[in-house]
Amino acid sequence: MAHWKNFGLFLVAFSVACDSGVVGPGLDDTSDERTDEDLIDITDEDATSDTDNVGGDGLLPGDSDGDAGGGDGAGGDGVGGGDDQPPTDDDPPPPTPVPTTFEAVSVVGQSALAGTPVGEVPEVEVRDQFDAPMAGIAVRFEVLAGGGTIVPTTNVTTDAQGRAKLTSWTLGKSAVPNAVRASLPDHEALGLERFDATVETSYQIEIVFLDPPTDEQRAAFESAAARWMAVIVNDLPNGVFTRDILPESCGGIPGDTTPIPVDDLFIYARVGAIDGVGGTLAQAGPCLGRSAGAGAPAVGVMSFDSADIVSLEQAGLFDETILHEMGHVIGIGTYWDTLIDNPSLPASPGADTVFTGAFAQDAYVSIDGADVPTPVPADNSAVAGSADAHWRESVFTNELMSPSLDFADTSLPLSLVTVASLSDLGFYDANAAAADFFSLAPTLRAPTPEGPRLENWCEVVRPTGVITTP
Ligand SMILES: [Ca+2]
Ligand SMILES: [Ca+2]
Ligand SMILES: [Ca+2]
Ligand SMILES: [Zn+2]
Repeated sequence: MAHWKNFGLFLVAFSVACDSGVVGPGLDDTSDERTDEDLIDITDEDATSDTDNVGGDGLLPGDSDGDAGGGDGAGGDGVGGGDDQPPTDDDPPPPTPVPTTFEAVSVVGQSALAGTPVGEVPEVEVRDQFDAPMAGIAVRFEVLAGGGTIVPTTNVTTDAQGRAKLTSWTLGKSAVPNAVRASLPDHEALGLERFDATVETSYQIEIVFLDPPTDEQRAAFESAAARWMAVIVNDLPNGVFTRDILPESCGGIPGDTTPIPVDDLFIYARVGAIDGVGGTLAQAGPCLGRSAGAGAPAVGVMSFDSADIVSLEQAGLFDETILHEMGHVIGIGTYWDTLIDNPSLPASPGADTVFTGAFAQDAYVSIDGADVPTPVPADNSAVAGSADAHWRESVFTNELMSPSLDFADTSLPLSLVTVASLSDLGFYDANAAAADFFSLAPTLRAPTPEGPRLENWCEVVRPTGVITTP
């Protein structure tokens, strides 16, 4: 089975799903036909009454007003009280059309893989007090949540059918709720339309804190989990473990035989005393796998030395180091043994240590690390706990899974090589579209910054047992 989610392949699969009618009103629907439960009617009676329509009231499906009464009371006060009489020559000229109805005409809930476009772009329709489509109305679309991107970012003007839609909406790169909203900048009283999208993944990470974290620390762990859940998208066999089989450094408790369920990955996290300032900063890795040998990580640990994290927090790098450490728990550097050639441990510093996985080799070409697939340079420092378990610092510099941390690094991109290396482990489907931009092309490569740096700062933990899987 393929363990590499190809972006193009996914698009094909998704368009098939659209064609099957699962997704809702079709984009090519040129008639006026709509699905009432997907729509919100903002009734024209309220159009002149200040801000009642502004806000979230446009979000609820199944608004019982429906469309049927769209013509009632058209015009409200002062727009021509005589609409019920047949026209005569003495009537005043017909009132100027004004927008009175603004509603979503595309699906308002859907899903896609992180970093990929949704199947049906957000589209809205504007109608006047006579229920006729209004052309030429500016519609503003904005990303409300999830960090995705939309095209265009400028206003879209309604067409002859009164409709305006985005060209594309690409979801963000974390498994968090995504949303776009639409509004009419020139008619704000008509409120907002909201479009939601969830990030598809079957991989769940659960974190249990052994020491109470600060709010910021908890948020950093949760956001790291959401990021990896967007990268790994497949389900793994559920299982059960007990704490008595874990080393104490992994959260073990002798004699504790309470069964604890594992969906995909269970992590014990602690921020506490390890060895004071300097020395060890963090230790992380899997403690239990799924079967002897190459079964996927099931239970892991992430420990941070509270004496050291102050400087990380001050440098704004605490979130990134948590993301890095969680990478070791899911298997980066910790499930590499059969994929590493020329290891530098125990005592060969400077050896040509390389990662030989085929997906990572292809990805290394795509980030301009090589002209043809070539084993990927790995940490050859021979420093215990770090060597043979990261990319090589002199090549990857600021990449997330490089072994040294420069406090001047402004970002630590999660590269396609790192994502692809997960597919090489044999048990993950990794989503290429969730990778950050990262290139080793000379003109695009980050220089090694001057200033404080932590060399080979993290120590990986290796699994010592397995969970019970049914
Ligand atoms: Ca799962
Ligand atoms: Ca320390
Ligand atoms: Ca680095
Ligand atoms: Zn590390």
